[in-house]
Amino acid sequence: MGGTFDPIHYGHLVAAEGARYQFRLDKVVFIPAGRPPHKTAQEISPARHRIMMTLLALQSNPHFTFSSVEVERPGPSYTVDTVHEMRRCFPGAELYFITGADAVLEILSWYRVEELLSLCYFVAATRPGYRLENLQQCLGGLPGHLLQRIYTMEVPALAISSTDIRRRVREGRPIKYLLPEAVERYIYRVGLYRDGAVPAEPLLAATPCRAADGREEETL
Ligand code: DND
Repeated sequence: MGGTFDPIHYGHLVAAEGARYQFRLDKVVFIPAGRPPHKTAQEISPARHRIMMTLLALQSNPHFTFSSVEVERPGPSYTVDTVHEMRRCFPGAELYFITGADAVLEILSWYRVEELLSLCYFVAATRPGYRLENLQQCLGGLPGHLLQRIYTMEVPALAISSTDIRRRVREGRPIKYLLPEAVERYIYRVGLYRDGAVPAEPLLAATPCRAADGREEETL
């Protein structure tokens, strides 16, 4: 699953877990975008913070893992390049790119889309406000055999978005229960999304520290 993850939230995690279950995936690799090609005009948080939040969010699911390929690669983070890289990392594996329905409706504008769809399947998760019945109509420009490589999947309607979470933090409104607690703590400790605030450096001790008897000693 690729994303800007600024911040990662339960909408992303529920979609990823739904796809893992429905398509019997061995694992889901979360790949924060280095420079999302569709958000060049938008200010996004430094990759190191988005990486930390993603790592914190993945902790409780043994099937979830992480790759930094996109943040390490210079230039725009085109998904087609990432999928080529994933095919090199997992030779012979069937790859599914998990995405939201809104993103898939824009797929015709993605870089080298036909090549991309020939390399992996797409799983489009429904998201409140986006109707998947339009898919065929919106993507009519795609050859039929490529259109067939896009699956749709219903996930519980979680009206959660990163944009809303950033706005809530700026306005001092709660973000609790919209995203994992460790990510919430990270946002406040580092000072992300507050107007004019310069975020602190990532806190590498962000993961819970366990005492010898297994008690959680300190968390962010
Ligand atoms: P976003 O910025 O939408 O990520 O980027 C999604 C991915 O598409 C990234 O990997 C981009 O690099 C890639 N992309 C976009 C455009 C062009 C190209 C590539 C190209 O190669 O040319 P967000 O962090 O906002 O969200 C991540 C995913 O989660 C998205 O697919 C979004 O639709 C989905 N999502 C939800 N799904 C279900 N319920 C919710 C969701 N909120 C976000 N509540």
